[in-house]
Amino acid sequence: MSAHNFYQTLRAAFPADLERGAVFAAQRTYSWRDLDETSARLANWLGSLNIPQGSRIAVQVEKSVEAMMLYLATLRAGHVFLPLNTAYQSGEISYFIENAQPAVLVCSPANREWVEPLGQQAGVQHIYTLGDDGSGSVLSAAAQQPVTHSPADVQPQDLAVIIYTSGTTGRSKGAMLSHENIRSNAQVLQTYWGWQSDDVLIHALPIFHVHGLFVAIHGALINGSPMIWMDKFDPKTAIAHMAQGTVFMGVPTLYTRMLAEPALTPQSTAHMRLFISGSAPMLVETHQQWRDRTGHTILERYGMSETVMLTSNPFQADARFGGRSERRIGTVGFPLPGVSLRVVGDEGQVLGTEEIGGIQVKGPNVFAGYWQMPEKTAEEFTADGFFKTGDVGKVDADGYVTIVGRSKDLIISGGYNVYPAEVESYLNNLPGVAESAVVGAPHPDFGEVGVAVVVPKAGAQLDPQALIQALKQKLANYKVPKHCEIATDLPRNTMGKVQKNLLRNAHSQRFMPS
Ligand code: MLC
Ligand code: AMP
Repeated sequence: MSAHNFYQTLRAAFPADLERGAVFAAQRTYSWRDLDETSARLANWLGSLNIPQGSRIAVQVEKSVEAMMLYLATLRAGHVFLPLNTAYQSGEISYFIENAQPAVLVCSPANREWVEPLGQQAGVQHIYTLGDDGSGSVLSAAAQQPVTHSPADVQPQDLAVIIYTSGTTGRSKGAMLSHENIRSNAQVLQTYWGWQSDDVLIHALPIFHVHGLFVAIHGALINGSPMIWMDKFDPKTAIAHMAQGTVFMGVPTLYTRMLAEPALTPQSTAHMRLFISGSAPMLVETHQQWRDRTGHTILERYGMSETVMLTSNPFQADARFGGRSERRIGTVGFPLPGVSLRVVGDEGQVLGTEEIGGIQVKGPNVFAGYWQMPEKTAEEFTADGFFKTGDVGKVDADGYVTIVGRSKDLIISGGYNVYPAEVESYLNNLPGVAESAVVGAPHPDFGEVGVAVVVPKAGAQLDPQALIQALKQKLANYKVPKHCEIATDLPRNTMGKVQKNLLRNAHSQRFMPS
């Protein structure tokens, strides 16, 4: 048994009465006992595979409570959870498996046909399936296992999770997060957001990224709070759940979709205590519309895969956290307790109030580095141990942090990160393509989406729709540009660099209502 195993921290918060409902899913209710016993069975099943502690358990499955329990089981067993977006296509999955060398690969039964050969090619020993309807070989393999399990002995710095994030250059990098990284952040947020004994979280996000997996699930479990579970977000259902829920977490797209529902009123949200947004910038007008329609001010916070949560607007005035109560719209609030945040200029000098520069951070939540990429890790940290977030921002006189842009060439679409360089490299490999540029354009639903400008090789005839279809075969759907156009050349400056700002300007109104 280990005091450092994060599962132990979560388990200690379970209510004394284990028969109470822990997760209210559409099909059934899971009690706290179910969570404990099923994750014990799954941890024992992992134990029966005789793989060394710290093995990677790669999981690409549809959202389900069982998938969450597999995550808890991985923590219990002292292995490393590696969640993969269900939108990833075979080329992307191959890369992750080759890179991470998991001992176990779990996919949805529907994808087994194409995922299993990829796993076999990469030498994965154990390949299983898990469906979102309780089907699949994982649960049947675990069914006969004991319902008790002592969490594996781990050290605070031992890895708990690897989250792959794309980069501006090259392939995705696996951000390594330890038990201590995730525990420290979950504990801080529990106090900072004033979690209460009667809170009920409406869980509407996917669970293969930081927001849904850590901020939401850890937030509820570490407080012993039940969750109303949505396998897939739907605005009408989410609003209906607000009669029982108290806390909602979403990316801005979820909020704009709910704003389009007449059912969103002060009455339908009266039972709610807290609405939290993050993963992408929320427009000031979305904040204002939400306040007008519901009377609630959304609390915006900022984080990333490498660091979990970094800053947050206040929940309420609390002397421990500076005493301010204002949720300042357009800002992401204050550095969380324990997080050091500084804004740095081009020469590495630390900037003052209101000065704009690169955001750097340090704290117990900041990851240990990228999986098997020591050089990349070294590049992203300063000599004094600060992580370079790639976000550009400023801090005002009251200490509120505002993100004004990104130094990394990144599009955030519906809360998912899309790196133009990755999309361009796929586009450039398509027949007849000489070169391409992908830029972000404002979008009323997704906040931002990709637009591709493609230059054909001499004599080649390119069809924009065919290019989009070809990309859909190779890339996760959210990375595929929503518009593609053919051009004779790309605008370049005197240094020969593509002037993406000109392309951004040219497409800035493409998706916006006139
Ligand atoms: C879906 N589509 C998207 C998209 N999601 N396009 C661009 N951006 C997205 N985010 C496209 C699909 O490709 C498809 O296109 C069409 O939209 C419909 O697909 P869908 O699957 O039906 O969409 P839907 O289920 O409505 O999904 C939209 C969504 C989802 C907003 C609910 O994207 C989502 O759950 N986003 C949340 C992401 C998230 O959790 N991020 C946290 C990262 S952690 P076509 O052409 O095939 O029809 C992080 C750190 C932090 O950033 O601070 O939190
Ligand atoms: P990811 O790598 O998917 O974890 O995405 C992290 C990135 O999302 C950050 O580096 C920011 O660019 C962005 N992000 C997260 N929260 C916010 C926010 N509230 N406002 C603006 N950008 C955000």
